[in-house]
Amino acid sequence: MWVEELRSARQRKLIGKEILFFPEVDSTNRQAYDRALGGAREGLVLLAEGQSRGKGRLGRVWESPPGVNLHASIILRPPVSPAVAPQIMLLAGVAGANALARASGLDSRIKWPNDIYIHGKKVAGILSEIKAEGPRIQFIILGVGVNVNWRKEEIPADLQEMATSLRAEAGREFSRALVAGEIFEELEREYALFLQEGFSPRLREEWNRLSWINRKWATITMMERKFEGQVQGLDADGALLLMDREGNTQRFIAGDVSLRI
Ligand code: BT5
Repeated sequence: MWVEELRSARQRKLIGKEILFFPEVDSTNRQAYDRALGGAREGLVLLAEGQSRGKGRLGRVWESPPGVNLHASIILRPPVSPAVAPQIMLLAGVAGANALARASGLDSRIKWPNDIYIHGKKVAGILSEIKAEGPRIQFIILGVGVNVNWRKEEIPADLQEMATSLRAEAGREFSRALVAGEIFEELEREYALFLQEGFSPRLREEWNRLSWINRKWATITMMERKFEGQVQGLDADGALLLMDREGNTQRFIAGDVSLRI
């Protein structure tokens, strides 16, 4: 089974050293959160063949049929302040985009803050949930959903325009063990560097290189307010910069972005 292949590839690593596998679960993020509250160790991964209540951000739904895609949640316990949680989100995007590029050979880009796009469509989403008490993060759950072997014609009508899969773009099937292995490996590498260096110039440049939205005109929605401008990329702290027509620049650490065609 593919999970066994993945387990043996990860046995000497941090992320995925222990993998809990569920044929079906409500949401790997919900399960991971409960286990993290119960003391589960850093690096624990929860994987499910199918989710009945897959979660997106802000109460949205993650739709994905059983058996073809990847649904994974990873528990991290970075010894840092909650203020840097958005930077960990950014490193997860870099790791995810690089991992999907390595696994598929396809040009994989980040759409701020948490989507991975191939050829202009969403192939993966990342949902991070954080528990913090006082000055320290207790844990972060990184939930990763990747459309791996979803057939183009089986993507539901409401997602056809904006969603894709590795298979739909490459015209071949992929090993989920391999795709997950690349994601965990890239994440482990970026995470180790982050713990040493923080949000480094290298990470910022890497994010900007992978960004699908830099220099494009976009609308950013944050707490029901809309801001329009040209995306200037990340600043030294990891905030996204948007310059409006008057040349004023605003910084965003959270929100949603849509592009103006
Ligand atoms: C995300 O939210 O993109 C984060 C998705 C995280 C899913 C993983 S699966 C494993 C783990 N366990 C969970 O329960 N969740 C995580 P957001 O940016 O809010 O995007 C959600 C939106 O993307 C939806 O409102 C749809 O428009 C669209 N969408 C839903 N399912 C999709 C899919 N399979 N592929 C592409 N887009 C999708």
